[in-house]
Amino acid sequence: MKERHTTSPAGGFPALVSSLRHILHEKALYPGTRALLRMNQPRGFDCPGCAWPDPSNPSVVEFCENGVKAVAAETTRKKVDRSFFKQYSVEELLKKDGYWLEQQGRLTEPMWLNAATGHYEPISWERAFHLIGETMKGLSDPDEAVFYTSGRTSNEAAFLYQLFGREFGTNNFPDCSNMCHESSGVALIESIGIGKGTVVLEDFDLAEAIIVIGQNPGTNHPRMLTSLQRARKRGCEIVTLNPLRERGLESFVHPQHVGQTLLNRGTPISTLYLQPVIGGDLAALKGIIKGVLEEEERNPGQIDWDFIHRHTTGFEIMRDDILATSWQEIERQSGLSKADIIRVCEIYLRSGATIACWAMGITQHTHAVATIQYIVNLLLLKGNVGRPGAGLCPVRGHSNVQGDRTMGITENPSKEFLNALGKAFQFAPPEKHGYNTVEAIKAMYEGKVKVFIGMGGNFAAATPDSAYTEAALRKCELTVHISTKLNRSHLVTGKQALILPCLGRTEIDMQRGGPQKVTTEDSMSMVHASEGTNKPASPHLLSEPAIVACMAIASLPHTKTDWKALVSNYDLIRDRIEEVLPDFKGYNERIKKPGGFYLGNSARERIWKTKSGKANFITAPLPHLETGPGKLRLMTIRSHDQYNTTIYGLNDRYRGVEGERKVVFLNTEDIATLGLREGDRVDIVSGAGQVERAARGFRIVPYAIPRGCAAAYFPETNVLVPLDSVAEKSFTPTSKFVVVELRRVSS
Ligand SMILES: Nc1nc2c(c(=O)[nH]1)N[C@H]1C(S)=C(S)[C@@H](COP(=O)(O)OP(=O)(O)OC[C@H]3O[C@@H](n4cnc5c(=O)[nH]c(N)nc54)[C@H](O)[C@@H]3O)O[C@H]1N2
Ligand SMILES: Nc1nc2c(c(=O)[nH]1)N[C@H]1C(S)=C(S)[C@@H](COP(=O)(O)OP(=O)(O)OC[C@H]3O[C@@H](n4cnc5c(=O)[nH]c(N)nc54)[C@H](O)[C@@H]3O)O[C@H]1N2
Ligand SMILES: [Mo]
Repeated sequence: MKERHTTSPAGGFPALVSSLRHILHEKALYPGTRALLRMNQPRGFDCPGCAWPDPSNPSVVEFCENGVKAVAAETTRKKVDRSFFKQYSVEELLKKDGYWLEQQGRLTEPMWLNAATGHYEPISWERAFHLIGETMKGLSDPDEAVFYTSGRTSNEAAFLYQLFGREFGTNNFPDCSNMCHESSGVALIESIGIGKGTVVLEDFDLAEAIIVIGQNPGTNHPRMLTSLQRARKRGCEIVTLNPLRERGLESFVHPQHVGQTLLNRGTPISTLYLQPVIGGDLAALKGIIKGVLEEEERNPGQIDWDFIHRHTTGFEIMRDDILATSWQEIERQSGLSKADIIRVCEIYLRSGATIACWAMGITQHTHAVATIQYIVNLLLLKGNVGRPGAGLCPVRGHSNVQGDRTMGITENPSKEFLNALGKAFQFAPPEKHGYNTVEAIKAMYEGKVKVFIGMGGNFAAATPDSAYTEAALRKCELTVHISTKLNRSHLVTGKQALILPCLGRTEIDMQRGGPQKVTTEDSMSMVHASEGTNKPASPHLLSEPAIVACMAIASLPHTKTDWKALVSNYDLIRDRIEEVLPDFKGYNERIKKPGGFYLGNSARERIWKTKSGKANFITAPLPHLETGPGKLRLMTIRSHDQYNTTIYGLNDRYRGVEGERKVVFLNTEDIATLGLREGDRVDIVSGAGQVERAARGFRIVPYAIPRGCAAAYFPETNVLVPLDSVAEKSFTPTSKFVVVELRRVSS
């Protein structure tokens, strides 16, 4: 049995070919390429792909293969119009998979579900808003409404959306961040007093070591590989901790560098690639810290005592805990040998400036918050926060997920924010915490929520425990989705349902005051303008801010906000944002500068907005991760051809998978021990004993993954993720640690 693991470098010629194929496939050659030339440029639009920042002087083509796919998907000429919905009933569409739904094209006009016929029918915008307004006004409590946000929403739309919800009287703002980097925000606020990363892009050019933990940038943040490649070339050490061998972290060819591309000669990326077991990172980090402290004992003066004394608290407690944790325990739980862990220590001790990056491989675990706090602990030991070339880098997902939070999309807003909002808009914002994503699902299921509004995203498919979540959505009186493309959430409806089609980021947003731009904030707190240049996919589309304003006008009889004026010219929205958020002072002026402006980060200045006034070393015990005999730890991950629940294609080029998504990656020895063979079909079953959940008919692929671990793609595997299994403190579903069994399907 041969382990599936491709050896040619990531990127390169195949990436170029794949980009072109996606543009051609979407029949978007003209609008697609036109759009691409404006992507991530000072006077263009922000890539709707990931949140990796743009360099300050971007190349003419500042995009990656997967950004191209995102743009091709949006600029497609294919349309989902009224004849489409006449042809297919909701019941028929429910039988189609996410890939098929995505392929049908852009939504073109507002649609209302006719429950009698089971088909969506066109509805005028006026009637759609009237229906929303009447339903909202009929609720007996504002908390019966839930306002979900996905992270593509612009600052302007997000600000208006949260204002609408809060004027309505609720903090029910679950968002995709609850399933994503919530753990990072919670951990960093406790540790360093701000829930955002402390590095800027330029730090990658100064770092002497970069540690990448639980992240697959080759697929999910391809432009990050450019930074890693440059760093590696100038001698920076790159350490990867990932249970899977991910090709993008091994070597990379920049697809836009002609010489490199033609020769397909990759630059190695990682200097050290370690494969801990799934969930083993906290133990691994304790091991790295233990090794560093032991070396300090032997050779004093290697850690930054001055920084520790001046800037931190909690060091002694953490040290005592580390000393009490045996190497045996660390090796057992991390799945790494002491010798390998010591290699990381050596690199860390040699490095004068270290960056740590992480993503979903860390955040979606029960002990995610603690793990991130140990990443912080490690960096604090050598004063690696608030120093050039060093710092913390949670690599965000959606292109504006960080900005949406800054704009107040959270179920748990600060008093300071609410006070400022209430003062600026002359109302009394609700103080009670709202529902996060998991709580919202339960509240819907229990009948406490009657209206679900989704600002983008695909709630039904992205959330855990699909069967339960879908039953929950079906209990609503009204579900409303503001979307660009058809997805499963449109089909899992409340008693009444609306689809409201909106402009995408590549499109011209014409309002009374002329064409408008919006703004976004990237993973490194840079805020910049984004202006679409393409003709909208249909003349009936409204912008997200316009849709929010119309919903607000219809639902808020006593509002003092001049919603119409705000939408006529988004400068006015930005003026109001500035009134509420002092960091945005001079907003409209500052976004005129190419590249935008930096919001700043207190921890980067070594100002610690924590209760102790210092950066905190935070101590936590190792978790209990035993799974029991015959069970595996399943991580649910992304393929190269998807954007979350949006499936662009059926290949996962870097992992050698073609034309299918129902695969499960396993260690060769596990395959043999389980009495299975490569290519066998299995059902993946979780939660046996209580509620049994099954994902059926997955093909076995041998892969370089530690024993006891398995990997498969989401959203197909979301049926397996229990709703009650969430991270401590952040409530993020533990999508990277699902205890499963495999059952052979007899053929
Ligand atoms: N093209 C594309 N780009 C995207 C997205 C997309 O779907 N497609 N999604 C966007 C979004 S919203 C997000 S949040 C990001 C997601 O970006 P990533 O976090 O890179 O995405 P995942 O596929 O979830 O990959 C998680 C990685 O963590 C590893 N991993 C899993 N479990 C563990 C563990 O226990 N320990 C360690 N050390 N590693 C582990 C997996 O092997 C995998 O390499 O990407 C964003 N960008
Ligand atoms: N099992 C498992 N589950 C996961 C994860 C995992 O790793 N494993 N990852 C989690 C993570 S990190 C995240 S962020 C969530 C993602 O959850 P979501 O953000 O809810 O899901 P997406 O798939 O990104 O949403 C795609 C839809 O957004 C709409 N859309 C696209 N562009 C626009 C736009 O410009 N405006 C509007 N209004 N709509 C638009 C389209 O209709 C498209 O179908 O999923 C989470 N779920
Ligand atoms: Mo995400």
